[in-house]
Amino acid sequence: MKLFLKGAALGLALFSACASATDATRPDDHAPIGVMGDHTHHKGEWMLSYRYMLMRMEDNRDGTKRLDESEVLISGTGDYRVAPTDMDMVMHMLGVMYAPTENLTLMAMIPYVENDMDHVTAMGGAFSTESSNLGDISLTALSSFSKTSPLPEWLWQLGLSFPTGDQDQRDLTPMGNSVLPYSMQIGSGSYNLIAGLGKNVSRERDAFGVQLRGIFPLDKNDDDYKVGNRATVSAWYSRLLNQSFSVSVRGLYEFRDNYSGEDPRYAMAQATNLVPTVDPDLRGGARFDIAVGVNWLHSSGHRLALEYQVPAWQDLDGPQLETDSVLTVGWQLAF
Ligand SMILES: [Cu+2]
Repeated sequence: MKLFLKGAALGLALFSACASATDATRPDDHAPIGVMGDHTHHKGEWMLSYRYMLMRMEDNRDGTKRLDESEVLISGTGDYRVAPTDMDMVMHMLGVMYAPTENLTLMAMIPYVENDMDHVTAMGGAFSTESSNLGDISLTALSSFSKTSPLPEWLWQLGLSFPTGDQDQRDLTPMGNSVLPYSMQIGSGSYNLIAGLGKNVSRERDAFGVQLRGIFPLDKNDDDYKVGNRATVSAWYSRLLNQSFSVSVRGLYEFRDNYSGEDPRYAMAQATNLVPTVDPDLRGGARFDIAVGVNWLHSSGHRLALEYQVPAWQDLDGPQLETDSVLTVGWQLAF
């Protein structure tokens, strides 16, 4: 009888431990909101999400050195007739997740992008351009490796993005109504492979995780260029403040390749050194960012989260606008 009670108590303890590991929701079950594809869902579960992302860029950089406008323009010591001075990129990202089985979660991401860029000219003028449209929609499958695999319970993701965003955005410039440069275009124009691997480990009062994720264009688009590969490695630590709040710190390294091929519509602008943003070899770079974040989980299941990241180091193929900050605010609801 005693043994039976002990066994029952142990069984109950094990069951509740499992239940709390898989079912109990904690604010830090989800990675900081800037991380995509960090979790899966139980069979039959849906999740809706919305993210607002604002990337602010100001000043040009070449390598790790910040450049003055005069070091970009031919009126100074530079090579170009126009220099970008700053750019804001806003992305509204709608997400839908659904788990058809316990071992498979599907995720659709629908971005809407708004860009705004300011420039100065060697003649002393200034002008702004804007672009906005639907971006590249992606579909991703997420699942965990089995406990007996070499990477037990690591979460993998494999997906594809579709060329739903365009690369034909135009606006008024001093040269007339022109096709905007690479950095102002919305979509890649190509199918992109998305691949990632990560893990989030929860402990009693804290959690930590890591994710490696890359986006790889599969082919040139119909304007004869291929956007560069991108890869990000993230590692985070989060601390539970109470049942609804957690705070996090994250370090991330992002690498972006230059573009291959070139858009013939920029041939003249490139040949005359009009502006660095039409050069496919001035798109790449690497950055190390530090981010702080907060996750909030309401008892109704609604989640709100915020993350703010600033580069600690960046090395760009320049002149190219440097990143100053990235803000991500998000809402999520699973049901
Ligand atoms: Cu989800």
